Amino acid sequence: MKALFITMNIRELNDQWQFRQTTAPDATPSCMLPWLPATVPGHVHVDLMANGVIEDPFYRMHEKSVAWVSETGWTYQRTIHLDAPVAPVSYLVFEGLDTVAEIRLNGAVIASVDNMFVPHEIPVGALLMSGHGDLGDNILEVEFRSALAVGRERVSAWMAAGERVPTPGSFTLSPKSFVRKAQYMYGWDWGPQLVSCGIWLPVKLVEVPVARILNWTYDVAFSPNDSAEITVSVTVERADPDAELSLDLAIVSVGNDVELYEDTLPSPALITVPEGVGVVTVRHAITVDAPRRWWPNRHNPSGQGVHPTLYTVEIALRNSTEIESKTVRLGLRTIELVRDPDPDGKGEGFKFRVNGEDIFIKGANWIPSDSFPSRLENKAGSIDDGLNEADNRVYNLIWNACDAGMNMLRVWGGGLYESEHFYELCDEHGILVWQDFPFACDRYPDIGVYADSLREEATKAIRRLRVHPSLAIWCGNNENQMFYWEADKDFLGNRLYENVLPEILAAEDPTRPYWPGSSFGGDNPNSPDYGDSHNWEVWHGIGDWTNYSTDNSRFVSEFGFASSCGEAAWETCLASVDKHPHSPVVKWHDKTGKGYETYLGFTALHYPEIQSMDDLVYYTQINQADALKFGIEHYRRIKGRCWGTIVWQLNDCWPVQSWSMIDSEGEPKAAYFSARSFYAPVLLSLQRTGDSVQIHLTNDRLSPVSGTLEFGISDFSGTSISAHNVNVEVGANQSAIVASCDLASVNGRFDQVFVAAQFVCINSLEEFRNVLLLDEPKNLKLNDPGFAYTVTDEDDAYLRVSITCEAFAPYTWITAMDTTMEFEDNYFHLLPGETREVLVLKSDDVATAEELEPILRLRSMWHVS
Ligand code: BMA
Repeated sequence: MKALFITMNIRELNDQWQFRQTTAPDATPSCMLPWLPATVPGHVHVDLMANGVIEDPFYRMHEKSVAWVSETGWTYQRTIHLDAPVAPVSYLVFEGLDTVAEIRLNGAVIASVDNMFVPHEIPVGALLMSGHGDLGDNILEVEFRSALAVGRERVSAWMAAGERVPTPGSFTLSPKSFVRKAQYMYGWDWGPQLVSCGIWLPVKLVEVPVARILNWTYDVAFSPNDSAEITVSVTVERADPDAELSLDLAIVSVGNDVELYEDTLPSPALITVPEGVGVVTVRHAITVDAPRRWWPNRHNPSGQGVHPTLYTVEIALRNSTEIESKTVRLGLRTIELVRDPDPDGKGEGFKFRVNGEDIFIKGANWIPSDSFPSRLENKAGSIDDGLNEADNRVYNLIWNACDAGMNMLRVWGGGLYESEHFYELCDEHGILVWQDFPFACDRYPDIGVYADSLREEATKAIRRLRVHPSLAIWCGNNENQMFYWEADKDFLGNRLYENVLPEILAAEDPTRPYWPGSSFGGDNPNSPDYGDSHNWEVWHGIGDWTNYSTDNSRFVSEFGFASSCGEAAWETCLASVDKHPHSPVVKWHDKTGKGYETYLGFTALHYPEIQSMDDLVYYTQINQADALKFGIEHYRRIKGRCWGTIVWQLNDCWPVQSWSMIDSEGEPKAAYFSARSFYAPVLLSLQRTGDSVQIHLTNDRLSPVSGTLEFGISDFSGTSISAHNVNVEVGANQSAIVASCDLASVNGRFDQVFVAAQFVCINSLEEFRNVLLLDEPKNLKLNDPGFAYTVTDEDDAYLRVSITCEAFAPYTWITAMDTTMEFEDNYFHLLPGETREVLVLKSDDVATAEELEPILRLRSMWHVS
């Protein structure tokens, strides 16, 4: 959303800040630091790094040595120089402060804040007009207290107050849940503990001489006569109660980021803003003929690759002149969470219906992409404005999600309400958003000031986010009911999810689905029969991913397998002495809490023993890819009972071994490449049942698909043992067994053969393939694949690698020695004699075929180290 302000005066206050230490905890270095230059938006750890006071906490085990920073108080300061008094209605706007802080202007306290998720607007007209430094220099200070220390104090005060406290000995309250701050910063099973503070979002001085637009929203009602009525509501704040105000409202274009459509647009409207003091909401209905609907990624009936349609609207507030104008975008769609009871009364469905069509959700969980979220939020606005590195990170991840065939990201409750940029990108790419309110895996104080703080936080967050067509569902929290509800239905926190949030949503966003927690539904919040569920029995329990086949959940909103980050991410955090899979630093960058040997043991169930860093990356990533492939193929086959899979997790916040599909350097793991097939709109999957292999087609398209299915068994040198060719069809939005492959001809040589299948869709000529191994990869009796390859120059951006092999090369992994390159595809099974073409993005280091050829490296499961 772009905002252009004309008579409103906005002064950015993001430069000229300095900071210093204001308290000295026991563990602090001996001297208090002097004033040092600071970056706003920012976090204190990043400022300390920039000033050479601490080393990068991501590097090696420095997380430990910087622990004192989180226990310390820090003050930020700058001068605001004024040449003239400000308008009487003026605000100091802090879009985000992390977290517990006192704000002083010329020494006087003007606000005390303690919620990271809330933007603060502090009226300063009177102060900057008449008092203190007015014409000249005004000193603005933000003094942060240690969130850890504050949390501990609050737990004690809560216990002393005696209301809603745990019975002695039953559990302890955690300081983190007493501060409204992103919970992952306290450390998670994929993230370091870096409880930073700082002015994490922009600061500005806003003068409102006449009026301003506070917020806007819209409702859409579709008519059977192929039109839609969009009711736009704009809330205006007047500074001057007598000002005659009007709003111009116009749809100015319709299209997506690739194409604008030539539709006839409704005439612009000029609406008088009713007079009255203070805040007033104006509503106006616009009728759009032949409305173009917003569709999730790959569900657009007008074409799989067509990006969702957005309508661009200009809203201008004016009196005799234009005061403020906004260019915003909206999407026309309906969304329902459908929960039909099962006919046998033993369960209830859980599925999303968009524009009247049931959508199988294919997604991943999203965590904040940096331990210091200010490094992500420091952005220009729209991607058209020129990307900085941070923008690139969010953009690339959402592009990756889209490219992998995903249609939903779940913004997980231990993180944030994400940036505008994030939701805009989801709108543009058709990525539905499941938005948790930021509570995770804990008990939370849920009365008094804590409930009030959430009321303010949620109201502001809902008003900001409800305009995004991608936003599909609000969810109360992550895993709090799952942990505590069964034992105590009035567990600490539940009043927030059962009372406070539903009340606010009823007022602010009544039509969007709300779900009290993830997981939730039925008497057991993690029941497979009701609602969504998190399958952690496999990773956190049994450890062998073949056990996903026993899960018949309705909607799996978390499950996953951990793996190593890629080499480029390791390079950012390891010294050369650390480069061994069992070194203390490599182990430090595994927070899964499994026990390192258990984690590697999970991989060893299927793949050879890990002996080098290269093995660590290769085998753990393949294990994760196969785990997700196995699980998702299963869940998609039981489509009709199950209506969604959301993988844990898409991204990382630092270099780590975690469940992510894309590491902190943005490098896709093997699982990402695998997702292109297991999340394809048509899934061809092979399921071994005793002496045969069932071949399934799962069709997520809204029309039937038919075509030719070829399948058969070959040995590793390519000799065919059986081959079949049949015509098959599967109905719209359905899954079915379309053929079966008898394994009798294998004669028990399961370690020497594979099953391959290919479906060619008759209408689109798309190909969908799959390969099934009949023994554990570590047991296969493979031969030297006899790789051969050529590299050619493709165009300005890409090189082309053409690879072939003589013998079966499962999990073919392409890398370049001593540098990281972006390969269009990777970790694929190369069949005997097959040739695969892979594009490679040119880099600064490697830009020609001659440069790539000598350093290209191919590895497969047959491996001589
Ligand atoms: C669930 C998530 C996260 C966690 C993940 C892996 O509990 O909600 O809290 O990181 O599983 O353990």
